[in-house]
Amino acid sequence: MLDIVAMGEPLVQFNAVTKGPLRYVTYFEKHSTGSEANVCVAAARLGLRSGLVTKLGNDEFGHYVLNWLRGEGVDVSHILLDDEHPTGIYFVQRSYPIPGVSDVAYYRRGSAASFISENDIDYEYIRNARVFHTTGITLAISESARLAALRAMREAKKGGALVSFDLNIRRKLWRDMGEAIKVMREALSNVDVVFMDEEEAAIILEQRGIDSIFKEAEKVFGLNKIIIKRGIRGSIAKWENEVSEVNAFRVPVEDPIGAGDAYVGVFISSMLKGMGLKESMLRASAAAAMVVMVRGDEENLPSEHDLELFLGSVGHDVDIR
Ligand code: KDG
Repeated sequence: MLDIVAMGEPLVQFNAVTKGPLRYVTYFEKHSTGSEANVCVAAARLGLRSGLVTKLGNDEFGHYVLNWLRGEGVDVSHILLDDEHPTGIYFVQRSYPIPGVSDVAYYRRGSAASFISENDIDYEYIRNARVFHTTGITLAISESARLAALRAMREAKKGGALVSFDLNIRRKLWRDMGEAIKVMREALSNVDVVFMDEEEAAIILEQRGIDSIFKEAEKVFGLNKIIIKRGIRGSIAKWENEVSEVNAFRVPVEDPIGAGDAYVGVFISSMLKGMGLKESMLRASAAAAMVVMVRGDEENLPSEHDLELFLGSVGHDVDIR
């Protein structure tokens, strides 16, 4: 039995070595990324057993991602290779036009992962996990991936796994927000733990203000495990009857992409290790800070040892920029 099984598209990231508009960037650095893959690596770094369900192109980038995930200790036994379609890639533009903010240019339409379908999935593998995790990205990349992910969520629940879901709205992947709202709301009825930011809550739940978000999520979807990620303002969560808030660690930002996944991966892993809500949030927040200090989503995901060192050396609330 695995601790976390996630489903979603790994992507090769080409991160601009220099800041500014991509048309002027000459050098790019290659990284293995993708929201759900990031969560798997975060868990594996902390010593948990994680596995990814996906499809990669049977191409150079597909083999790069496969080797990377295997090397990180993620179970890759349920990653399929597709001879017909390529591995998805994207480019990251950094600190332009807004300092400290990154933008992405996807080249993923028609990728191998977008061709995953219900028939490709071993639902037994998913039912047997302690946690099943996916995100709104998987629901957005294609109709077949969406159906497969929605079914995976139902099967996971049937098997007794905790279903974790990050709304992760990527505007570039949705035809229109009306469709996103409909699909996300369908997904939420099978979710146990949900991660979102306030903008996503405003779109999907049509609520602003933390209390209203908590109330609406519980009233409409029966959700009582809700984590709201607030970027530099930290995070606030409701876990059954407990509500907790932590600040973010202020660190020098190289590239903020991947912070949310670091948070999710370390939060779930910490809860699975039996830690309390506040401690799990603090550790998640620390991991998110560590990840934004470098380019790439996974390189700085911490081991237990390094997380302890970070927490011990960087005072909470201390701005070290
Ligand atoms: O959360 C980070 C991810 O967004 C990044 O790795 C790329 O998975 C990705 C996506 O679909 O945007």
